[in-house]
Amino acid sequence: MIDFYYAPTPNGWKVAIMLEECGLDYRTVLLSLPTNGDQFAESFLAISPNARIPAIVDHSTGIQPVTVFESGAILLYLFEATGLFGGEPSLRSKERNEWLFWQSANLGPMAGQLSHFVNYAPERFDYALNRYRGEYERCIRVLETRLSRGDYILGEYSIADMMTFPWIFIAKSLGIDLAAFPAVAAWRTKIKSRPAVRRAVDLLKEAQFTKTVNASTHPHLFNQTAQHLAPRSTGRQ
Ligand SMILES: N[C@@H](CCC(=O)N[C@@H](CS)C(=O)NCC(=O)O)C(=O)O
Repeated sequence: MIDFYYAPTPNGWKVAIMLEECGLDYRTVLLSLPTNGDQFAESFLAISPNARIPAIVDHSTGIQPVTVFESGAILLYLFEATGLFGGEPSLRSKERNEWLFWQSANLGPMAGQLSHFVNYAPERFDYALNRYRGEYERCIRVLETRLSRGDYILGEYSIADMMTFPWIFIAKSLGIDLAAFPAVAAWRTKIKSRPAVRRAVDLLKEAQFTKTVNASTHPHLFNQTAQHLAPRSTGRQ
């Protein structure tokens, strides 16, 4: 059994997709990030020291429970545990790593910051909006170039697609029209129609943050500092 620390967000969906695709036995632990600050609870920081979902605890190894944080590390762990969805068998593992790191260091952070300035910022900041929209579009162009060589990032459907899909799935809500990126648009449609992906993006959908997100309704998403990680400083213990 795997405990899956989750909230219905793009980063949470990446791991939900893999768990659903592999048919693994898992128990979802919903964290209330914006209102309770569950991410800062001492018990959760012991699993995920960066105070972010997703994270897992694997109780099925027969030895000590194994904790894993960071979506890319979790997807690699599950691929190594199952042998499933690693990409075309002939590819070198460095390619798998390149695309997982690319998502973690580029597409995810840029889309995440764009989402903050589109959905949460208390006022409109044109400089930040232009900066992150430009970077997000630049990343989509990188993906477009890759996908114009084949149907999936690693030749066949893999953890690299699962890692990347959620931040493209929400492109429209970030103000980006994928019409200019036909290979990405076709790939998005194909992945979205997979039954496991549909189950994953619907997982605890009712707990999604509402549209009106601000520092008083969702205090734990704003103005985070090092203080938030001080032992027992905040969050539900
Ligand atoms: N690089 C991390 C990003 C994780 C992340 O940013 N998770 C968000 C939800 S989408 C979170 O836990 N936010 C809590 C907060 O901002 O306090 C990963 O890929 O796992």
